Amino acid sequence: MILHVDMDAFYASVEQRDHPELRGLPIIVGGSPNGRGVVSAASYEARKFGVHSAMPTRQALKICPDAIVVRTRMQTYVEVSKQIRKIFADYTPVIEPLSLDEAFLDTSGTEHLFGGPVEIGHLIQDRIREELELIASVGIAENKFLAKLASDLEKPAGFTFIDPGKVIETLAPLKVEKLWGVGKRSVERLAAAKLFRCSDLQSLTLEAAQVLIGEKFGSHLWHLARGIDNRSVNSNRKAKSVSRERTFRQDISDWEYIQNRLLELCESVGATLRSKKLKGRTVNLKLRFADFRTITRSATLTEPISTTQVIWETANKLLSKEMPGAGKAVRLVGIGLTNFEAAGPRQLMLFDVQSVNCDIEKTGDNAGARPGKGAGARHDNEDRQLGDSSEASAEQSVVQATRRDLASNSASQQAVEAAADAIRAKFGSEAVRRGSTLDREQRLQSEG
Ligand code: TTP
Ligand code: MG
Ligand code: MG
Repeated sequence: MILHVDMDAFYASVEQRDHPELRGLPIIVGGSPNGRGVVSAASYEARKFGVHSAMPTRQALKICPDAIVVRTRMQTYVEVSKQIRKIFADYTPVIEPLSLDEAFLDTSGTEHLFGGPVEIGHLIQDRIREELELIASVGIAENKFLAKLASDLEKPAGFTFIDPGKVIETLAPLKVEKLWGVGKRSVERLAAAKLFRCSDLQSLTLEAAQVLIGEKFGSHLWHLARGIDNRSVNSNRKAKSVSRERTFRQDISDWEYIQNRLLELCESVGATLRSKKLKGRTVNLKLRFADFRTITRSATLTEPISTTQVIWETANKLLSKEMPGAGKAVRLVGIGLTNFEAAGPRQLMLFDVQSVNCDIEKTGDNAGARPGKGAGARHDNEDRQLGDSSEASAEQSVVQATRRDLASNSASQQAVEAAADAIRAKFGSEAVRRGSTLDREQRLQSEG
């Protein structure tokens, strides 16, 4: 059997645990209401008012004026996450973390040692409550999709076991948005086909579902509505991307300022990649404009990289292409690397363009994406694909220029970055900053 364990109001609960004066109160963990801050997590007391993750903090305070806004303490959540995973590891080695606060556990090989999957679920829930003073919800079922659905059914402090003989009847009354891959836009599409609940999908043949909503999506949903999901728990799952983004307090049309922020983000992404011994081949730039239009631009290189300089050169070329005429203000800039390969001792400087892709970001629905809620507020998200880089396009010149530039920066650059990483490891990520951003910053300040 598969267990899915997910912490209740994770960041908010950790804050309430560590600050007893916040217990029982509506609290919001996230960004400041004065800027463009968004809610990362809301305590259940705040959720009663309709506050939820990814909502602008300012809006959250309108509907819940008494809420107390608390800053995120990522380091602490990472620590707690490790403690939770340590408890899991006492019951099975097959663990697939999905995010800091949740994981799949395959208990098939160890159930006999502990009296069965339900017993294991209770043991884990009890230990998290007693040892960490936090509440988890547990779902148990025959596959990942059902286990994740189950852990969500009776939150908070839920414990749901889906009997393999009762899958169809358990799913029947549930709304289609409970199915993995169904977002707002798909709900509309399904409603147009008169498909509102899983029972509506269950009553169709596979072929009829495919005719109604498309071959791939139809098949995907038809199987899920019957509880069929053959994915196995993958304990070696690696992050799919490392990315950082920054939302500005005001819309910015000063491109030099944006470039500086982008460089800092590249630095941070590069440092994370190197610390995890990861290398990626695709650099993804994300820009959100004042009118909320969001674009991603990607470039894929033939060799996987992790050097800040290379990420930055590529990102900057992509950015330069977007530098628009006057008046186009930006509210968010982000950079990420995807397309990972194990960082082996490969030859580094053989850059060539494989493909470059320009794509308006598909917001909202993402059929066939991994299960999970929207990650809108996650500024430290290592698990998010920014776009799809499958087709070559007219943007080739961008990366060819990058390649030329890259020829001039070699081993010495990497040595400098390795030294900076060592300083960061010792004194924290803020310890080193680039001279070039500081220079520019000072110039901008003296100018303005
Ligand atoms: P979730 O498990 O989705 O939410 P939650 O634990 O706060 O609440 P629930 O009881 O419904 O499980 O996410 C875990 C943490 O991830 C959450 O506490 C904060 C963070 N997060 C964000 O930063 N931004 C987001 O948009 C979401 C959904 C979560
Ligand atoms: Mg949770
Ligand atoms: Mg979660």
